Amino acid sequence: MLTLECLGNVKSPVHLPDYNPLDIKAGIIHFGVGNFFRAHEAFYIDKILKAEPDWGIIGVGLTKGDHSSKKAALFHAQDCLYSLTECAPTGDRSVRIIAALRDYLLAPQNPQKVLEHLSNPDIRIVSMTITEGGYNINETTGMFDLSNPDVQSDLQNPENPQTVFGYVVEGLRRRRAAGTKAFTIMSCDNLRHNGDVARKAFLGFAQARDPELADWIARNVTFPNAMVDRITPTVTADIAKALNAASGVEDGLPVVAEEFHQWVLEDNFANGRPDLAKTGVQFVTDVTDYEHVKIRMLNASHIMLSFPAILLGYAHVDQAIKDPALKQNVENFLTRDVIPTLKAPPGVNLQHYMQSVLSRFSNPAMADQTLRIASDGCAKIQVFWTQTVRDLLLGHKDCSRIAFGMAAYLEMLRGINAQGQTYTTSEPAYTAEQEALVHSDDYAAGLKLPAFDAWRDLESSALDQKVIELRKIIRTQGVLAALATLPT
Ligand code: CS2
Repeated sequence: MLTLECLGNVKSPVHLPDYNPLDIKAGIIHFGVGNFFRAHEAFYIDKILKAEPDWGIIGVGLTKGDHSSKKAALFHAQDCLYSLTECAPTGDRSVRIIAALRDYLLAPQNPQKVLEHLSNPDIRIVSMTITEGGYNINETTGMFDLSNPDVQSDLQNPENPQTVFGYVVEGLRRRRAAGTKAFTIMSCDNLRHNGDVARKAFLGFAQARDPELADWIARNVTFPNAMVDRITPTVTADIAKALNAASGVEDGLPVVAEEFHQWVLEDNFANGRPDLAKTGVQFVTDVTDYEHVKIRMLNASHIMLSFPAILLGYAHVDQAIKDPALKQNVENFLTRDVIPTLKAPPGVNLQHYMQSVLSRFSNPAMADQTLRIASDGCAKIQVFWTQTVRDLLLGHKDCSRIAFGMAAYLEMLRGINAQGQTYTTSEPAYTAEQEALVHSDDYAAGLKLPAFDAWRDLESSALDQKVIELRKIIRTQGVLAALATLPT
């Protein structure tokens, strides 16, 4: 078992922390301790702790249930240590033990302890990875959704919160009352202007709770925008076993990620920050162009590849990108539909960026899952494709590739592949009635899903028609036949 006491038994070439974890004090609270956070923010923070031991992290999980309790128990048993395996495209791997996480709290088990930490003056940054759909913004109104029952409950019982909004705003209320400086709220989700979205969400909640408090938050909390990037697959029990066998570390919570990592961050911190530039973080005054490139190229083509790949029976991204028809489609999508309306940030060549994305997708060492990419497709389509769809519609451009992506998404949601095998997709945003729409015999019914709401103010009947046509071809003749109808 990986514990502080047994750290000395970990053998080279596994890298150990270059600091004593017992010397670390927490300066950050992070909500949503998923694999991506553990391979990204925690990995960067791990590199500065030797020089700046005040920036350790307390992780907070918000979800209830067995899986969450098991994860919390494992973190505690391992003193919050875990191994990170980094995979180069060449097949080389390197393993390091990350000790940046100094405590893990499952909020429903101890809400008061989370609030105590949030009011502690040592905590100067509150970061989060709560997924693209987790900010509770109604895509149609663009506003924080106050009708959400959990939000309502937090507004009624502010001292016993359930949502990240309830926790953070109550923590800020306590800081204000105690005369403690506020903290920075740092989103690390794949959203365009994730800081602005976080600002809208937290201020939306605070406004409904107490307008004066909302005012104080608006003046004292900053919300830097960030572009975050590192492909981090799901770790199944079998993958965990293989990772541990290769590393020789007995880790109940191993993480695997690609070697590539990038973090572009606006330097807008209310209460100090570690010297992350030393670890490779790029500080810029405006992150817009970087995030557009990342989201509209990498994330957008990830789903453009994975939806049809699942239908074809490809479980892994590297297998899917080896299929010539799927690869060609992603290349055509990027070069014809996306790149023409994208602005390259300084020093970035979009053709090279595309080649690097394709090569990262081809990395066989990680076996990244197509079903992982396709999960929560509703939120991902809205975030990753909307700008491209709008540009195509406004420019009266050919919409057939994006229509193919939408048709593949709807067909993929039906849960059966070309070999007749079934699989389970994860769409937390949909009600049972919405799910039923994709199973209807009417090919048009699925177009009513909220995934497609963000361009309904534009004339899109030709696009809808194309989706219907391509769904029919996919259903009756298969994905490859549908791809063959697209312009070459
Ligand atoms: C993926 C991302 O789930 C997805 O949609 O595209 O998780 C992707 O792997 C990361 O954004 C890479 O930085």
